[in-house]
Amino acid sequence: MYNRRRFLTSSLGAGAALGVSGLVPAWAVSASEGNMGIPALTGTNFDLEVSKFKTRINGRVASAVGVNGSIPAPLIRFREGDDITLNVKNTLDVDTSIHWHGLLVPFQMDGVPGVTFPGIKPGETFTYKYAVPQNGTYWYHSHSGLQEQSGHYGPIIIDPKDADPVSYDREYVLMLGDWTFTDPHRIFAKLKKNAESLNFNQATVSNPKGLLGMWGAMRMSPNDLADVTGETYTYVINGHSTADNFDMVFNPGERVRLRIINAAAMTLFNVRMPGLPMTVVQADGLNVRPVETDEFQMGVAEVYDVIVEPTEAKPFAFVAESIDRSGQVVATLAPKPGMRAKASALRAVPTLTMKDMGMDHSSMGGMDGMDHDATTDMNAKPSAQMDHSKMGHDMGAMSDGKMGGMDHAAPDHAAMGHGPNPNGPPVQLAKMEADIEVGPGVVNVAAMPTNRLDEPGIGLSDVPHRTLTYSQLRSLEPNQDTRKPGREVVVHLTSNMERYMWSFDGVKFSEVKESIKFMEGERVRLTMVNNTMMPHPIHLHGMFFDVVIPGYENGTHMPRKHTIVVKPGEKLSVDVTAEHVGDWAFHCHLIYHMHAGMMQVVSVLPNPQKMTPMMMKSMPADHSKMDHSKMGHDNMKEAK
Ligand SMILES: [Cu+2]
Repeated sequence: MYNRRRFLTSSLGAGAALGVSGLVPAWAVSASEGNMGIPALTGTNFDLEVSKFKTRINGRVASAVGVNGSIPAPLIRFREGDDITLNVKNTLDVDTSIHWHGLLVPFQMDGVPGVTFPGIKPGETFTYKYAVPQNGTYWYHSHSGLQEQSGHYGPIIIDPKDADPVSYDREYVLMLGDWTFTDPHRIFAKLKKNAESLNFNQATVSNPKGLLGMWGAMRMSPNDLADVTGETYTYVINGHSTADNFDMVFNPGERVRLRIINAAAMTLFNVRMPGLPMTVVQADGLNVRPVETDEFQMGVAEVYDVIVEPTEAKPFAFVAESIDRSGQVVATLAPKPGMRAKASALRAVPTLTMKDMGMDHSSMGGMDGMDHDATTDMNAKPSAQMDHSKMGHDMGAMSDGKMGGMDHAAPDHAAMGHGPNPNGPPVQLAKMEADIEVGPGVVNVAAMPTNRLDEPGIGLSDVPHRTLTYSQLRSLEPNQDTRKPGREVVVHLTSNMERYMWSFDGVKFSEVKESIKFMEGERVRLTMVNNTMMPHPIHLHGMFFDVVIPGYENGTHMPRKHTIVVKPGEKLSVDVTAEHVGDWAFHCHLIYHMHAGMMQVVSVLPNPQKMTPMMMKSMPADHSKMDHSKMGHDNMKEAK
């Protein structure tokens, strides 16, 4: 049996050992003592094994794909700046990988098959080695196929080298997940199929201009905000459903740090602890000026650390409710083990506004002109410099398995002294903006996208308590790079939901001709326009987004994030310093959106001003030789 009792005992032990903060540095605590309800590994050398295994979720036997036989995978804990070695053995019969989400590692260690390395083959062990200049709460997960949905995710805590500005007496990691007993590939096939079987014409003919027809046409209702709902998912915290009741203990008056990671495949969560204010102290692993709030929405892959200070000796509920309120998971924070907080009832489904649906536009964002026989040839537009015929896009078509032309061992970035180059000549590159028109991959074009950073998450505008907005966040530490961006790159988030097509700039990843180019050392403004009716948590590997908050454009404490939710109909900007040369994945973190094609690669090119012939040799990948077959995304030809 899945042994809750054992976990409980060890988490009590941890409580006793760490009852007074600072007695023992957290990184020095042994695995058993450091247990917070999930298995933990500490040190500098880690052995991880990716396998298929049986576990128990919500009382049912579940077939998982994960690391070291647990969901979540073990907590990996190490210290800022330490040289880390992680040996990852693949015992699956398919390729796997581990991506260290938010960690600033050399790109060869970033773990994205087909972009930064060839993936880890069955039976093979891949050794990751790196040291990172950061601390905080992060996580790791597979970047191969749909493995993440099956449990291949785990938390990372990097303890600060120096004093932690956040003081706390006790800590817990809470990994939110959306478990399914259905094979993820079946879910994806179903999403594709339902989309195609929709009779668009009938819906519009019966109610040509009416909203219901329009929503029907978009496969959405005014209540619909998630592709996959609580009917399919069992929402979990550290692998435990509400029935399993993951419980955490505290002593009244303690400062309890909760490290909350949304490791779901598809679910944005609303997080709250009724009766207990939460003070946000970290966002995506980076310290922020403390903000007290009562509820916040977490996009997939986002991380928030909060401090709570319960003074009453009673159980408190930790509630993670899915954005569409089709389900929730409740954990307990209580003065004694084994207690169960009263779970608040699932709240009523919020009535979404036209703005929430991404349609608060005078022209309906081009929907009037929706024409599904559109003959616009999207392929005629982009600069066609890459030859995808070589990339093996057809499902299952594998090339020789090597990344053509990429030499993964060669570049020594440490020796190349990469870094921002504020003194170098300004990089002159034209503003890049894709022309977006309605076409096969783009059903909707937001005519008047608006900045929504000062709004809470979708559906939270009228809750009777405080809610967190991105615009409230400020970095605790001053920003390292306060230069104004030299240019702007605009990326459109696009879809054709009837065909379950998701893309950037109307081109799904398998058909992308060219990566987005940043120049080493440059400061770029990345502007994202969401032309779809769903929120997308967008993640860029290898660098952080400095969020451009209206009214605080040139602030010195811009909040920095690795993942940001772009709301429906929203246009927002982030400034990025392209510090680390390499190829970096850029994608929506909703796994089926990424799988369907909402992904790109950002290539940070070495600054030619600083290049020697030796360096020229180790330029990042030539994308004309990029091997898409390794990436495991959906390459199916769209049905006509
Ligand atoms: Cu998405």
